[in-house]
Amino acid sequence: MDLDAVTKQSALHAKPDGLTLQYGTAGFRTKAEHLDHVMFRMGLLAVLRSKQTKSTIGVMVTASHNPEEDNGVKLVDPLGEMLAPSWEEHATCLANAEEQDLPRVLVDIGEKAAVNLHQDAFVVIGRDTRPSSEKLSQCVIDGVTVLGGQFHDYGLLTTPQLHYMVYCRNTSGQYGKATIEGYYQKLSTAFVELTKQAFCSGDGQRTLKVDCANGIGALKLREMKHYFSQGLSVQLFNDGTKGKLNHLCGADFVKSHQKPPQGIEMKSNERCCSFDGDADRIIYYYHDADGQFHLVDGDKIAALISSFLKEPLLEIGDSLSLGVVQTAYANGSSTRYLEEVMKVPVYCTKTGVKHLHHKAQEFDIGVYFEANGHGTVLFSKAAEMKIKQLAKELEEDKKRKAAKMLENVIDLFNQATGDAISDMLVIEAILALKGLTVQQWDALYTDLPNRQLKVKVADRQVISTTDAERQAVKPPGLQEAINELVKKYRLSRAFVRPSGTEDIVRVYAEADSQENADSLAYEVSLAVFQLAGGIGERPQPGF
Ligand code: NG1
Ligand code: ZN
Repeated sequence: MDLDAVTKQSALHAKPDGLTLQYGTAGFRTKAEHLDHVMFRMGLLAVLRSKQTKSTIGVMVTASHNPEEDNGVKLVDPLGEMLAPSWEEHATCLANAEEQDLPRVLVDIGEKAAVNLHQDAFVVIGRDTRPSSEKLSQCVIDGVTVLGGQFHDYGLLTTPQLHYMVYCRNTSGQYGKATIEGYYQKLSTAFVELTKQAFCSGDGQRTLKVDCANGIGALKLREMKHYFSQGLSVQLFNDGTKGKLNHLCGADFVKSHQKPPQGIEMKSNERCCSFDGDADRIIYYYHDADGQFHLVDGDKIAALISSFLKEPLLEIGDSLSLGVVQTAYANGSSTRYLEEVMKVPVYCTKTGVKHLHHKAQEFDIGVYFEANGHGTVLFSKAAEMKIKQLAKELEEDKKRKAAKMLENVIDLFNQATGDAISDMLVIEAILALKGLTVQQWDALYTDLPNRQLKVKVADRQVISTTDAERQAVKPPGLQEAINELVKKYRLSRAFVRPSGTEDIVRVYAEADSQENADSLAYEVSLAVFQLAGGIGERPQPGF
């Protein structure tokens, strides 16, 4: 490592004094103007990680569903997964090192992680449409270059597309071609194959309205829609030509406000969906004939997909294990439906897709979704091989068809990470094949009314949790207070946890009516405010 060159370059990307940031659930996230040094240093770190794994590493510049003024960065590991936990610590150390300590911290990481510095390094970079993203991705490139790493800058990409590129490059093209064209081809071919049967029956063309959160999803979907236009016609809204990114639109807005985004015309019973700012989340919704809004969230997506998969799995007669992974935010009704009606095992992990992804890998087929619409289905290598073999070999027509169908499902799901575009195509294929309307899908079960709130505290780390974040162990007395409040309501549940992406504590409550869920969420917020060092305005009742 040319440490003199690093020091010189780093001075051009100087760290503001006293700023400390943590590599959280989704990398680093904060106001864009504070991220110059973080980007440069993540370029450095990506080179070390690439040398250590002898693989291509990804760097994505985005702050997903957060406001346009924010930005963020995360590293993508060789198989498209999130960065390994020990490297998250290195990332935090490196980002927070004062200028004069940077060379030492860099050498330290190299030693601790046993990086062979003579190894070549290759980094691929993608960015979202934020005004700050182009300049920030240049800072990443500066970091990569000063350590002698090679790179390919893909420019504008959705987050899942960057994961896909990394995965393709590290599997010598076996997973797919590491180009945007390769991504479009792979997904749309699988979609067209999968839906062939559905459209023979004369269902005609299907239309879907998509709110693109004024983000990258609009650009990519506009390019891609011609590839699958025979089977599905998508109408884009909030395509970034007028509105602001994630402002009053997008998956996060729709899910947390439980109302439609601005900028989309919804006729009754029309199927609509929203992406988030980097197109890794998707949420469906519709207005019923009485004008009432219905949200069809990540939990219902998981329910639709797992019930769809059960049939062909049974048909091929091979005992492949199927499991669903959720977080504490999953609606209680969804968990009950999956366990009691669908009879599939359900597991709960900590928030953040890396935890869900990890757990899902324990099954032959692991369905994982966060309630906010981030998720995918993972097929183990063994399951994939088995299915592909059966699709070729099986004599009986019905069985072979089932195996073929599963084969297309494997190709259609982005195996590297949750992907709004890929999930949308899977969902549309399932609805078409099953002849289901969005109302029929929604009717699988009825969500328990729920409410999510945010509380500002001086230091959110005073809260620590256990049992997949469902119980607070600190500060003392908080869990007891929550338990007492929960007892006051029917079918109720509540928990709190420090956010990994914002400087706040999140409160979640569910109960038998919206009024009770709101009231429980408010009371729990107050308990957090009082027992965990609330700052600013006290939580207020009513929404
Ligand atoms: P935090 O801020 O840690 O709650 C949020 C989402 C996560 C995940 C990350 C990354 C909720 C309640 N939390 O994390 O599920 O998606 O952002 O984007 O939706
Ligand atoms: Zn996102």
